Amino acid sequence: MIFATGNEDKMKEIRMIMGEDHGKVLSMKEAGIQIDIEENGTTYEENALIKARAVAKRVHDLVLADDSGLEIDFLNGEPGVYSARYLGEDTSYRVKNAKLLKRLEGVSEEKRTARFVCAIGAVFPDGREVTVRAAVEGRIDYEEKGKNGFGYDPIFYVPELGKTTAEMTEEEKNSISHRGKALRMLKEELGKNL
Ligand code: ITT
Repeated sequence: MIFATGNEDKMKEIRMIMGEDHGKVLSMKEAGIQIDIEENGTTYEENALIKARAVAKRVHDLVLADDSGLEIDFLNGEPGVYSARYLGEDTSYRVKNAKLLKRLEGVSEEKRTARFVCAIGAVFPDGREVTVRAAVEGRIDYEEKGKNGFGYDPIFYVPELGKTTAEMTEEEKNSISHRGKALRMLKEELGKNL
């Protein structure tokens, strides 16, 4: 199967989460597919399927894609499906995270609730499609903490573990994350559908 993502950090997590099945998963790069996909959907599921379909047109394998984002309740769900494009696709996460912290300045702990959401879309060679969605609840911390992970991880605090997702080991993050949960759900679905 091919995972339709150009994000190497996601791909690393996906390989770990897929465990023993990971040998069967190729990234787009490994499959020799280089395309720019316009993610013009309005939901995570739509965007995941847009990415998976774009690659599925070119191969005869099962194609998966992940669309994910950070939803901050105080900001009415921003950046949400626009998480990668927030403040511009090429803007560093130092700047994006600093801006979000600034927008939450003075906001109390109980109002800083947020979640990471992940939808995974699967397109089968015969055209069938499946989507799953999962989330991890947390809150936006008061400052960046931790060096692991990527993107918004340094500001996303998970109360159950008492740390940000950037302070977690890969195993810890994958065991609670939106991506870990969604991929485990998808593996079950694939078991039923293959
Ligand atoms: P592909 O579309 O090629 O898969 P992308 O980075 O553009 O890569 P998305 O469109 O799904 O992926 O954007 C998701 C963004 O949400 C991602 O770039 C991060 O900024 C953020 N994000 C998603 N999951 C995250 C995680 O586990 N930790 C930190 N940030 C995350």
